[in-house]
Amino acid sequence: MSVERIQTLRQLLHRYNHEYHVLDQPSISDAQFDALMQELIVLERQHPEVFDPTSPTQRVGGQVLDGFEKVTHQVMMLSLGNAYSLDDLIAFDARVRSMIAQPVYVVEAKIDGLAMSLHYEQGNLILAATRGDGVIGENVTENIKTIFDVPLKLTRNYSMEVRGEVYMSKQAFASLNQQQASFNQKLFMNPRNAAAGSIRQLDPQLVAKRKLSMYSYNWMNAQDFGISTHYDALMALKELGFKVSDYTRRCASINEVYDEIMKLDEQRETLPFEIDGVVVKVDAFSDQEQLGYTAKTPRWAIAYKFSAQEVETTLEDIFLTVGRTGKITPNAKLTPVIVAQTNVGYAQLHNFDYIATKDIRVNDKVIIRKAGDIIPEVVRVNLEHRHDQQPYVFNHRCPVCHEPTFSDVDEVDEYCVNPNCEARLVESIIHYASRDALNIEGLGDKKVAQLVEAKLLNNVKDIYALKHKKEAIIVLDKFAQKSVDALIEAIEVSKQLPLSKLLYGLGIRHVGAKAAQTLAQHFLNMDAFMRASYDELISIKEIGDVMARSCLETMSHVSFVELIEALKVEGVNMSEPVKEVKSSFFSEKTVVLTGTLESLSRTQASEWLSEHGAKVSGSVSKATDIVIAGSEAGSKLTKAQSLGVRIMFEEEFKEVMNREI
Ligand code: 3BD
Repeated sequence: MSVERIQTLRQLLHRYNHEYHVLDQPSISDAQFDALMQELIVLERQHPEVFDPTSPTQRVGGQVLDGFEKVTHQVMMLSLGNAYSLDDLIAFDARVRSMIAQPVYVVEAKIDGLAMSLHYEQGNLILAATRGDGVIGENVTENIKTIFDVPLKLTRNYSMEVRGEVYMSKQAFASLNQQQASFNQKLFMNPRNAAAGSIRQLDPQLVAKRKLSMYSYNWMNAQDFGISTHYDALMALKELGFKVSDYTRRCASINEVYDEIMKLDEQRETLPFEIDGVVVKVDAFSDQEQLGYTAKTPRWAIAYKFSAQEVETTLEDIFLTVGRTGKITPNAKLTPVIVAQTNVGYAQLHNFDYIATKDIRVNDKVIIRKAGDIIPEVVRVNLEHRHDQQPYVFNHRCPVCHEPTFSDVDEVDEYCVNPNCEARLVESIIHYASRDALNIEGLGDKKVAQLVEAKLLNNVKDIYALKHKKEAIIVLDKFAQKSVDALIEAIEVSKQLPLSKLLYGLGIRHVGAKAAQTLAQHFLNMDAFMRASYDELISIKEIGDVMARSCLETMSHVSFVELIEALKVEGVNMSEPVKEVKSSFFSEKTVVLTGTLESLSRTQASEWLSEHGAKVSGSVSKATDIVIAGSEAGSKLTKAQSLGVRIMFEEEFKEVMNREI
């Protein structure tokens, strides 16, 4: 009897939640709701045998977590290409029309929040994952359950994946910051930061207090349920219990799309949540499939970004900063103003040409805006307020070490080239220890600055002498015995990393993580790299003139050679393991992967193929030998068929893989 009552209460409370939070049409009073909830809580406590993680009682926030599990997305979470003008939209439309005769578009508000993937099994929410880098995200299910817009149970027992945007309303954001202020806590920059910060909280009860919301905008497997357009999918999502934005319109032409965008731009300030633009999508799934994807973005959708708000203020001063590479950047100190909801006191001036071209002078009245709504920049000077301000003059000296600066003939940027300059030092060490370099946990920006300040680090090689200076470190603020031990351990472990990480960590100008790998795989050890000639460098695929000259320039500095020798003495690994390429059926063949494979991820398949001698390529052409097609393979498969390229389906691919093991 009471078990039956539990089921009834759960159903009722799910419905009332939905009416209240999603439909904004409550049919019972708050007091009545609370009474039912209390009754359910008591009954569930008496009947732990019918525990259900999707019960309405489970929204309040459960256990505090140690961290978030990583989740590999079954289908990569894509990015969106951007449009900033009607011209950009017309170009997008033209590309679409080159493949689709009469596209129908859907325009929807682009919520400024963070993307989330929700998984349902038999109608029950089983997983919520952040976007992460698009391939791997984090399991934040417990936090997402606290969001009332997210149905824990669907109105049908479907198994499906839905993606959407988690956000904080302007109102929730304002009251959160008010509360932060009253507790003397740090304020959040904007609703998106507040939402992202909240989702990363390990205590779901705290998340529950943050009043997050979510709009759903993409039903991944709608086609499995007989739905054939994006718009219909959105309407069906509503029926299933999801909150879908009302600012969604179907349009028959790009002009109509633009009209809708202008309408939305006008309403922007009055909306209860922040939007940073609109997303335009091709409506029919069959058309989407035809258009296909580039490496990271669908060709059937584009984000139109609203132009940034412009504000006038006084430029009080121009000051210089020095980056890791020694690059000197001029910045503007401004009389603080609010731009797009955040307080702005500084703006970037990019380089000295920029200051000269725009004739920006100290004490000018300037118009500023946030580029892509993040980094403020000076758009122009208001010359009506120009009186006796003097043109800015750069003295060609580093602002930190005061040594003369250097600039390449054909480059606008100025560099400090003094390897012992303290400004470069902090940045160089932070970069050296960063995740994609030597990955020394515990050696982040603040710690490095502290250690440099205390003169415990005067050079990158000093990292390896820290183990002899434990006493001196522990007395510093923010360093405890335990964290010092962990740091020393992390430093020792990092010595084993391959040459590619070290090459990247050394911060050679123009050499990013990918190029460092290419170089390491070519030279295999540091000595060979240090002996490289210009001709050898540019003979390497993917290494061009700029990179080659930068490598040689760096290696010509005595301080660099000395650093490498010192690192060798410390026992830092200087070699790259040879990537063994097995000979196989795929050797020397150019292979293209398309569609979703059941038994392994695209990355895994691609790595396996590379290790077995295949050249994995992104697009199908006459040079393609084999196309491996998973389910929902789109235009690449069609193209392969038309070119007569050999097609291998997953079944056969697996057979060949098994044979090769
Ligand atoms: C929104 C991708 C596609 C399904 C890929 C077309 C880029 C964040 O309201 N549709 C929306 C919104 C975002 C979207 C798609 N529709 N992708 C969409 C979106 N109404 N915000 N996004 N995203 C989501 C992203 N996030 C972080 C880093 C890079 N890209």
